[in-house]
Amino acid sequence: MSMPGRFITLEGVEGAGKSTALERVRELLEGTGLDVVVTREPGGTALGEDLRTLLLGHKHTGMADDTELLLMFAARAEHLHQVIEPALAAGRWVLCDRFTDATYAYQGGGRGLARERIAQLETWVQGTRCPDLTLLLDLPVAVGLERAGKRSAPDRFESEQQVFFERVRQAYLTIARNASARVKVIDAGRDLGEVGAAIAAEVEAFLERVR
Ligand code: Z5A
Repeated sequence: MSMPGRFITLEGVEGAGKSTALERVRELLEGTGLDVVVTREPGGTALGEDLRTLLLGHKHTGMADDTELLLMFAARAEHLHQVIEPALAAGRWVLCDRFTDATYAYQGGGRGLARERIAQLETWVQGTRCPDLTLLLDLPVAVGLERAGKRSAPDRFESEQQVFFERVRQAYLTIARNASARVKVIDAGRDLGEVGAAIAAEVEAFLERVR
């Protein structure tokens, strides 16, 4: 018996291990025979990836916070129209690396933009569409920055100070407290095996709920 498509997102502060987690979730879903579309934000479409380059690159380092917010939602509008909504309508599962919770965390918590302003754009661009399940990979900012620092050159967000990421983390945890049915917090400070097991438990519980 076929199930309708579902929308799952992954969130977390810098170096939380989203890339690894994303692959784990994909394997779990595909292992049960589901048709999974893996995508990311900002990005996921040709236009969205171009906007990502503008947002993450250092060409426009001093862009206004409002500009950053609007570009995030411009990329999201395109992503919803071109990828997310058609996939869900076709009964496919969408697994997305970051979505609107990241806007509340980075542009809201990090940059300090008003929650109401973000909520207006959310309603405009998404209507009632929101993820069915969100896995929030949480860990102390210093640990995440230490892990992320071992990778490539920092992008425009990664160049921020630790206090910025502390605000981002707290904003994410506030979202999780206010939407506990949807957002499951994974302690990502543990070793990869333990994090993977916690992710598997949440995904399996979700599959049980929706079947
Ligand atoms: N952004 C925004 O501001 N507003 C929005 O609305 C949206 C996004 C949608 C790009 O996101 C930026 O966009 C992001 C927020 C902003 N900026 N930042 N920062 P992104 O998701 O593409 O960028 P990212 O956060 O840098 O994600 P990432 O590069 O994919 O990082 P990650 O997935 O969390 O980390 P990782 O590569 O999986 O792991 C980091 C390292 O740690 C790596 O070497 C792993 O092998 C290692 N690792 C992972 N897990 C473990 C454990 N458990 N133990 C030990 N080591 C580990």
